[in-house]
Amino acid sequence: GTAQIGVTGLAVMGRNLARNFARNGLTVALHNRTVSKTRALVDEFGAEGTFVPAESAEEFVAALERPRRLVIMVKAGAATDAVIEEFAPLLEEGDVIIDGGNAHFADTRRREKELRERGIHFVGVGISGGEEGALHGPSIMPGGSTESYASLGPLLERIAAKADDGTPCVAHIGPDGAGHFVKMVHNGIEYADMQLIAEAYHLLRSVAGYSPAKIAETFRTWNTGRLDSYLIDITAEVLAHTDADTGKPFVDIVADQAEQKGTGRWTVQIALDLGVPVSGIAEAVFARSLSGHAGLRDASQSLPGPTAAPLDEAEAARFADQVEQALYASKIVSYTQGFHQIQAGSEEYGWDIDLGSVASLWRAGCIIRAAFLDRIRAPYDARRDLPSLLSDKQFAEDIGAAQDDWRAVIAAAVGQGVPTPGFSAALAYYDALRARRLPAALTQGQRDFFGAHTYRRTDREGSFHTLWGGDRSEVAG
Ligand code: 2AM
Repeated sequence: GTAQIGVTGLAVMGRNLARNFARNGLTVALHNRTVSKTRALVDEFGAEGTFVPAESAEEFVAALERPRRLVIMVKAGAATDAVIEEFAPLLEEGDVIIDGGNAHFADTRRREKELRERGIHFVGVGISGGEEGALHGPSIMPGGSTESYASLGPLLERIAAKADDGTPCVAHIGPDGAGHFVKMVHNGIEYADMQLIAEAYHLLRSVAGYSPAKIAETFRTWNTGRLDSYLIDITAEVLAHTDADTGKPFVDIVADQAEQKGTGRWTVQIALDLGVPVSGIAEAVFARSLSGHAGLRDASQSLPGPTAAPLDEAEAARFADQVEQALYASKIVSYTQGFHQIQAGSEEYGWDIDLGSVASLWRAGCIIRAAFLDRIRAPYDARRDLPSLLSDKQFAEDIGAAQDDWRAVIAAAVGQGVPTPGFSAALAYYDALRARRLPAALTQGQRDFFGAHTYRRTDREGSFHTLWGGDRSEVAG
């Protein structure tokens, strides 16, 4: 075979990825269960590069140079397993199967192990950036063996997004499921970012009394500063858009029930298993879930609450500045939580993930791309075992400078009855970390009282139990 890489599964993501490889000078074998899609790709985009269309699995495998590199772009779950089982028997030792779908990292770990035992490399790759990213340069998070990355990495570097300094947004994340795990947390952070932006919008609308157009303008200003990011940019676009049918702001004619595909939910489920407090991501997932409960919301319309007192123009402008501070501080917290989860996953599964490198490859191509990622990279590059982003001096200073406004914004939200679960959870996390003593001591006392669960003391080693039902003397636990 002559093709350096093959793509099977030519729905929009697969098609765009194949075109991206071809546009970057690679010979690309093409395959799809329904042959007409393969033909359509070649008919429409054949002039973009060198494609080798294949109508059968055997033909596809034969088109690939060895070691074969075969990218599967089908739906996560059973379809991925079915396609792996179709191709694995046709492959030889040292060949590489790449899963570019949104697989759960636990599935990737299972598949990698099974295929490794058959002499085949399996690389789970997280790909972020949507359809446009797949075509023009996504952020790419490959897992799998170091050996497979040596063969695959140079090809991925060609198609990856490039950061401002020219670095390709791809790096070997770690063994087996590490890539899909990091992609999962990326999506969790994306949920949190979106929720925080949504809360900022809600506050500017309800408390400052701004129109969507005015809020778009505000976001555009923010986007020239430290919040500079793709999500802020598209938020301004969405808010400035007018519905052609009604002439109303687009945001006012869209049903306010958010949907989700599930990677945010996975992030939270896994965080619960790992014991990592990702409260910002959890609130974002729950906020989408709550919005979708139409019946519950209908039934709650007559519940009492405060009515907003309008601000004058100067007060509104001052409030908007405070919201920017609250958004930035909350964003620092959600990245702190997300990176903590990656660190915990890395420890649990022995991946040895370089967090600075993760921040680096999120700088371009992906949905959470932002100037901010460069600021996260620096402290991790300086100190690979940094315990937390909040232990970085610069972030600590930033959050310290923002905290008065952050608190004022949440106080206003509470006073005026505007829900800000993301801002509030972030501040609660911050204050809990700061606290010298937490009421967890009381929780331990309660647990010891009703369940003899024992407790440790601040002044002595060991575990203890108080005889709550007896003379309340203390015994060794
Ligand atoms: P299709 O065009 O034949 O439906 C997204 O669904 C992509 O995954 C499509 O290219 C689709 O092929 C492919 N796909 C989905 N399930 C599949 C399966 N079980 N086997 C092979 N390809 C599958």
